[in-house]
Amino acid sequence: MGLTIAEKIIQKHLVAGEMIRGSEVGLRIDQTLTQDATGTMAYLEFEAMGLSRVQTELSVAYIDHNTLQCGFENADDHAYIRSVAKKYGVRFSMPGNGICHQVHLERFGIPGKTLIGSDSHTPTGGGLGMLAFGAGGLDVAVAMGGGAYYITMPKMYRINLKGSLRPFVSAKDVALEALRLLSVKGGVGAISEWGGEGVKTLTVQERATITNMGAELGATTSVFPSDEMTRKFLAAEGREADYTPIFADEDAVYDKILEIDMDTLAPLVACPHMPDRVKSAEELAGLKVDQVCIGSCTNSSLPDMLKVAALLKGKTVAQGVSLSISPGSRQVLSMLISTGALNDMIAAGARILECACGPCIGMGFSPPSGGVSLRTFNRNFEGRSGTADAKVYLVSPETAVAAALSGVITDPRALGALPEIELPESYAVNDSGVILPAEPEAAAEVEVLRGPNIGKCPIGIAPEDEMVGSAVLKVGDDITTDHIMPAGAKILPFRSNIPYLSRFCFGAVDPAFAERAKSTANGMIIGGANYGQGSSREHAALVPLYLGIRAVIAKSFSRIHMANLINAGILPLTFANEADYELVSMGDKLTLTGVRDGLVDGKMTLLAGDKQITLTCSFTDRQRDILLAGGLLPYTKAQKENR
Ligand code: MIC
Ligand code: SF4
Repeated sequence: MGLTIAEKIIQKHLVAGEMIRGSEVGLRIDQTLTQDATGTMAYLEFEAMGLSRVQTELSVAYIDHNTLQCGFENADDHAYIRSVAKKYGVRFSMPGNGICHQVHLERFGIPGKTLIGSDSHTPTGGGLGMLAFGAGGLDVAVAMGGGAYYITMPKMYRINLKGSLRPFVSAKDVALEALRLLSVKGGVGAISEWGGEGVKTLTVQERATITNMGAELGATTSVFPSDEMTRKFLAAEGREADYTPIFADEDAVYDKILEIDMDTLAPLVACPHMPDRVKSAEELAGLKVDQVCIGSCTNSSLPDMLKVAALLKGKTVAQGVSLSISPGSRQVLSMLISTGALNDMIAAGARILECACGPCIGMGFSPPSGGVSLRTFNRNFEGRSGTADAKVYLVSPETAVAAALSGVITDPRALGALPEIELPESYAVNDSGVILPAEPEAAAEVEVLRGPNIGKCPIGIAPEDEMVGSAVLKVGDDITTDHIMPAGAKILPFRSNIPYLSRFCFGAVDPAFAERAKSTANGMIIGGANYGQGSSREHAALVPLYLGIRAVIAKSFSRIHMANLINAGILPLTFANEADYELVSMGDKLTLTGVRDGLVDGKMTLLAGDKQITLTCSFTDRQRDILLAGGLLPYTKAQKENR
């Protein structure tokens, strides 16, 4: 039987389990990445493991999320990460050097390698033919220590691309079309592999836009073949030696096959507040726009930026529209300068922001009250922009420019002819923004800098056999990690200060939640379907843990969040019968019985008043042992002590 691309890479990295879809596999991880908002916790966890050096082929610590330094907090976090990286063998990408996924693609990604990152958009690396996963910080810490990364062997979906993109239709529209077809739950439990003749026409950067938004499909990851386009991209980065061709076998077996015909695609827009609420730009034409933001790890590559500059050249942004542009990396920015493209952007009225996540994570540039913001980003969850009642629409760079120039949503095909963009043969390589780690002999001398903002990581406790608690919160379907643990400029600086952060937990859903949870013994959360979708932030598990939450009982969970709950030692339980969700109300006294045996048998009983509800907990042996130990840290510690 032939193999898919993902199976070929998994086969080469398999250290535990068998490659049977649905069963657990452990993978050797070649590379890791962290960003600053999740990185401080990941390195605190790595330090807690007591190792002297990372064991991976390459680990990189990026600073890209918390770059607004409105006080000592973010600067302290940067200094901590810089020093800890230097000591333990991790490269440090300085603030301003760019967004982790863009820089990793340019400078470090290698086809056929495995990568995990403490950021849900790590699958961007799939554009280069890597098998790249978003994970919680603790999983990244374990991988840095040489431990395996465990996943349930996913189903394999194949999306065949036919034809080629027409003018003003771009890779972003392909990603939005996939979301329209499959929804934000459509990729759950699967790897999306992109294939078909149309793939050959897409550059690595275009492919990376598509694999980046595979995260919004809920997919475990997404991957493209490594082919002539990949070789060309690596050669332009001066890294041709990193090229290896990788293709799926002709007789590879897929669980689902879809086709997207690029010849018939039109410019698309995802409407508030979910990336799968997709309509055509034509349908929405005329809607007044207050701001337009171009950038993020989805659309900040050189080809995207050159296109934007060419479309803006000689024109002026409409009055009343504020246009921001954040190039994805220092490499992109310096090439925008050398080609003169930056000048075209500035002359048109754009506000050039730092090479960082910026507005995507509510770090500045929040829209006005009730405002409409068009963004080339990947997420438009309610409140994420920093303005609670703003309406965020997700679009391609072309559609973004069309709106910036006209002041209303406009089908970009109205802009006339698409200017010819010439991509350079080679990119301006300058790695001065990456600090190399100390040599192992010198590591002992490196002092780890801990400012007052650097706190401790809460640690779970082993579950009792009977847990008497209550339902401190009941929520509906599609709760995102932005609901559970919001981000934004006011809160993000406290990612390494869990007690402070806890005040904001579920803040937009129920401002009284944090206090209530803290004063309740054995708090439990009742969730709907796809609970915890979105970001990989383990804070969405660590903060509830700090507030005393012992179990989340939901209809279903998103993959990364469920792994984070297990790592934190919070029980993620599901209703055996989804309709039983209706039987529990907020404030109900709840008793979980037979917890420890139930974890082994895969079933336990929830008593809610006079109702008996059956819950399932179908964990792998490893997950069960982690939960019985009270989380991954106590589990790893116990394993070490028993050795
Ligand atoms: C995001 O896009 O939501 C983030 C911010 O990059 C997160 C990570 C985080 O919460 O720090 C992600 O996607 O994992
Ligand atoms: Fe940064 Fe936004 Fe990408 Fe997350 S989605 S890594 S916040 S640019």
